[in-house]
Amino acid sequence: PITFYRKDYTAPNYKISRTDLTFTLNPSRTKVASRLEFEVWDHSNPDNLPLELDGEDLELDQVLLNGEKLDATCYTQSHTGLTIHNPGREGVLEITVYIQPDQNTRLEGLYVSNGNFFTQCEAQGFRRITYFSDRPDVLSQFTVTLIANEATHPVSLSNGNLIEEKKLGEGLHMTRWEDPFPKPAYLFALVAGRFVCQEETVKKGDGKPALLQVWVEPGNLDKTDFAMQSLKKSIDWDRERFGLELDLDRFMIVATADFNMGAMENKGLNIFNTKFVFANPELATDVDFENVESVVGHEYFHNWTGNRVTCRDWFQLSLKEGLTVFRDQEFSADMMAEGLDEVQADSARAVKRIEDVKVLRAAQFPEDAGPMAHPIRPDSYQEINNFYTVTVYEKGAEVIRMQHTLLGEQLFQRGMQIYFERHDGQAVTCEDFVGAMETALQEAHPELDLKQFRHWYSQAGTPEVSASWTQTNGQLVLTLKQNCRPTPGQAIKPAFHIPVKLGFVEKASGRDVPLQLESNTNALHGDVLDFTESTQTFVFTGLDKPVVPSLLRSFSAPVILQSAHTTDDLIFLAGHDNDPFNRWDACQKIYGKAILDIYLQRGLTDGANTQAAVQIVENLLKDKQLSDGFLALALQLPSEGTLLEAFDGLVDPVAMHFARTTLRDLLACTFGADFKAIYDARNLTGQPYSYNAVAASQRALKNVALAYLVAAGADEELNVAKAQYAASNNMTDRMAALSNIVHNGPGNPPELAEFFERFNNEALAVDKWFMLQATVPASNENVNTLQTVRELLKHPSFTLKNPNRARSLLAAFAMQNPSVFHSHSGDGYALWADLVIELNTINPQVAARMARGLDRWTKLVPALQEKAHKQLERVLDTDKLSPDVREVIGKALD
Ligand code: BAL
Ligand code: ZN
Repeated sequence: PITFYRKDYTAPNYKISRTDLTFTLNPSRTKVASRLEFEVWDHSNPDNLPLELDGEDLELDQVLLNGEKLDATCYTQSHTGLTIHNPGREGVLEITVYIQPDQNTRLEGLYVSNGNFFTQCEAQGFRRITYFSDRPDVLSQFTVTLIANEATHPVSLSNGNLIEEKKLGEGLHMTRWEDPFPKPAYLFALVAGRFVCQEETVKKGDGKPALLQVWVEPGNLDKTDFAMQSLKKSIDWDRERFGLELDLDRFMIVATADFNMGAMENKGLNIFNTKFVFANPELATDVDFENVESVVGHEYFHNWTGNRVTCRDWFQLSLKEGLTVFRDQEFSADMMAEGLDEVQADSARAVKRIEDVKVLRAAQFPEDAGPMAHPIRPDSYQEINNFYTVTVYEKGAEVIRMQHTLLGEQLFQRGMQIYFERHDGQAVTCEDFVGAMETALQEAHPELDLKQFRHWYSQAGTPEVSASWTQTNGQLVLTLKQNCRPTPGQAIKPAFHIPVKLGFVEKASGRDVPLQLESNTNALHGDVLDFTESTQTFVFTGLDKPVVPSLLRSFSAPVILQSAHTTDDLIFLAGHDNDPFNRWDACQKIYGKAILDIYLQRGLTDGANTQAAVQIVENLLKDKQLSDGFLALALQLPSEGTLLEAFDGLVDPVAMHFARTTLRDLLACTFGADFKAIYDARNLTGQPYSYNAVAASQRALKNVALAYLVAAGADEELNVAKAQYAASNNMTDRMAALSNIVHNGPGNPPELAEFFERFNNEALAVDKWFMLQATVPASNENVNTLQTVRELLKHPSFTLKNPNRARSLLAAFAMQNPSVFHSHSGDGYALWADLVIELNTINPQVAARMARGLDRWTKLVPALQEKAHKQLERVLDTDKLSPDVREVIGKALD
């Protein structure tokens, strides 16, 4: 395999200042004619540098240079591109190629979905459309002409403004689009087919109108209201919070059922997976609504952070993704807090923060500890598609968040302003972003810098921070130590600059006491401590009464904190910490300790930590001040993935599942009456559904209570779920009920058949139906989930060609169902390997995602390791293994 290195970056030989593309669209043979105006990148370049264009799976028809047809001696064609020898210092190149969109099952480049044309060009899909300098630092102004059959493809769209539209005769029609902004090829898009749209005209900040459109296939318009509302909210929010205005006259969203990613931020023409556009109460859960709002926001926010300022090379991906995830997280938090009083708003923002940290711990921490660990700005890759990771995205967002924490909102916004002043219209690096933030910081504090902070960009791995303290004579001496375990290629790492947000909670009053450092006072900024050495001691004064330190408030850095808190301290913080995140985290720590005890003691539940967990839940249930959203999260146990990762040793995921189930059942039995009371108080059967943060929190808490009820009970409680299923008027309650029935009850309940019958024309609901069955855990003795998955693979509605459907079975059982996937027989691994191998030939990008299922195989107990190893080897030995899958499996076996 070829490895690409960040250090090898060189500027291209030529710019392509203008690009004119003409597509004659035909599903089996599309003609793509391009006209490229090029000139040397740098006028000091020597003459006669080759013009190197990328291209894959293209049928070359002809090449013209300055109007003259080139014979084959003037260029070199290979399976990765076309090199023009001696193109001159500037000129016009015209290339005609043919492609086969209906054969494109990879869904990269131009492809056909349900008869309609779509594109996906990030990261390197454009080279599958025509020969081009397909790298993000080549920005070009595009004009696009689309010629299509008027009957079958009446709507044709591309980036920018529609400048011409006409019939051509012979049943063809033409549209011409001009994008006023230069852009790299990865932001190119076209869509053509049968579509309908919801549209609205809004006023931009300067009073000028902008046309907003959400395009879907006919029959789906009733699912677009929420996406349109989300788009309008996103536009307003970016103006109000970041001072960033919509720069286009027309902004379109188009939904497709066949899409590798969640969505794509093509300039002015966002293409979305239907999963992140379609939302109505009948079909979307509250979580789906939340995701639609967040992804619509995310893609819109890219218009500035990604499109106006883009990446110099793909190693800089986190420049746009980390920053844009940070922005979408803040957007969602602001939306959740909208209209609430200060206390409720704090709680709502904390709920969002907890949700984000849960994802980080469950998915990113394992990645950072496994064979694919990489810094948020990777140094190398074999296949860039494999680096659209939770590290680049979510840890990337944490790195931006830490800068926000260190600078504060005002200076951070000043940094953003400097970033755009310096780099608007450019393709830049992560260093350019940090440089802008550092300038903003130094405008206010010339003595500070972000020098050491930059290690977060270059070092992989999750730092482990241990904290201990003693309080005597009015002083509290806090000692912090940090360590980051080796990751591939990085054995030893210098200390990180870790912002530790903290407070001291007085035991007697539950109030925070003022923070006062005795020496080294410039290490404290407000309530944020700069922790910069491998071991560092801080002496706080003025602490006459006993306090409990609350550390890493709001999860101020993506680290694993091992604190010297006693069980009593944690129970105290769970009830009294003034930081809601840390209240939740104290609950999680206790639950985690209790589950690990049960795991290690093979099911015994009489330990002190188990009693503490019971105490925590009792306290939570008594506390009438807690919001429903917070309580719903605080009552839930850590996920199996988080528990497996937190255990320092080789693990048996099946045993861990049973340990977690044991604690869940114990809590369910102990507090059955309380859960029933919570359930009854929030069971608003028959009331109209509306999606809003408060109503969604009520449903979330009700459904957490339902899960405990069903866990504790026998038929009577299962009947509560069955009654909820029968009465529900929305997908949230329907899915919660059905998942309890399917995951806990007898196999093949009638509700499962009813669900399929009701929704079999709604692909996203059918995905849910598959997913539910693939996630039945090992603790349900009525069901053999692996057998079910094998049967479902033959179901007429199943196909590996649709990424959502493939994920609904394969990702569900291999990544969301540890107790079945890691079954001691090894059959889970064998089935996983079969499917990765099959998917490899259809869609390498999706196959490589699924191949990540055994990333952490070396953390398994020896008997499982042996079985996992065998299947990894089997995948690696497969004929025609794609570079995508090869990189993932190769690194796992390294
Ligand atoms: N740029 C790929 C999809 C996304 O992150 O928005
Ligand atoms: Zn993004």
